[in-house]
Amino acid sequence: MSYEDWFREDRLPHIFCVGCGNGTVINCTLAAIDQMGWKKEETVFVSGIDCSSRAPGYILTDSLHTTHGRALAFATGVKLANPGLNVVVFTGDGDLAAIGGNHFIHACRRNIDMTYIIMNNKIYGMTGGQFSPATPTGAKASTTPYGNPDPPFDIAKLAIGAGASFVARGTAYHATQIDKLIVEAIQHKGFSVVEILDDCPTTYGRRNKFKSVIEMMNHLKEIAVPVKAAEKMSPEQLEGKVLTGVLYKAEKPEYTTEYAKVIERAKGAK
Ligand SMILES: Cc1ncc(C[n+]2csc(CCOP(=O)(O)OP(=O)(O)O)c2C)c(N)n1
Ligand code: SF4
Ligand SMILES: [Mg+2]
Repeated sequence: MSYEDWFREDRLPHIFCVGCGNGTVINCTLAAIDQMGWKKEETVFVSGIDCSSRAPGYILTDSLHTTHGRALAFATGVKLANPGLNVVVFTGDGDLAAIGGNHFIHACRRNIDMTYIIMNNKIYGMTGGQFSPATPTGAKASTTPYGNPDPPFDIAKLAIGAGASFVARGTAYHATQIDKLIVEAIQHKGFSVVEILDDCPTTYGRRNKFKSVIEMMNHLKEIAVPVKAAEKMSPEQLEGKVLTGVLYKAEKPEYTTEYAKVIERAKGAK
């Protein structure tokens, strides 16, 4: 099989704007699951609502395109009903960190075995460029035309703090790296989070003086510093940079396994 066997070619043309990083993320995810040798009938993709969440519609497996911010609730139901399934969830920064913020922290805390792929373009792309909890301070959005006064979440740190057992970060520029990170995330037993710094030239780039998609991509290239390289850098050198690679990895009890034990105990108590 090739990753192209996972792609619904009949759904073309896709909805993404020219230069949107979402295509790269989908491509890398499919390459990763193809490397895993997964079977389509054992794999489910889940998403909420946003540009990023359109991803499962282009993938040839069972999928749930659910409600805004609620993908993890549906995915938790899928995984608990059949722990043997491979579950991958796609989300955007707004879907995850605004309306879906509670689902996110509790999924991290539970450490349920699934992979959560975040397309963080720092804006509500689908609905016309409103600011999100990941929009940098001072950045312009349709709802902050004079600059965003709020500090943004560091989504990867939020995931670590909430208990996720695997957290990685890459960018849509570094396709080879995110391909590897997604493989590692999928192989991890537990809730694995891959934050991908993505570009939205249409609603973020234009407002924030990026003259072209290439400029946005170059920006992602420039700010990314692999964790190993960062160890040798001073705080001054790291100013304005973002760490990439595997940021956190730990063995923790996995939720469906623990839940099965509770069921067994309940049966024994009868
Ligand atoms: C309950 C509910 N509230 C609001 C919306 C409108 N809505 C759809 S997508 C979206 C935000 C999308 O932003 P993000 O998750 O960052 O995804 P992107 O489009 O940037 O990939 C919003 C507010 C909705 N569909 N449902
Ligand atoms: S609006 Fe932004 S996130 Fe949505 S498809 Fe266009 S470039 Fe991509
Ligand atoms: Mg977004």
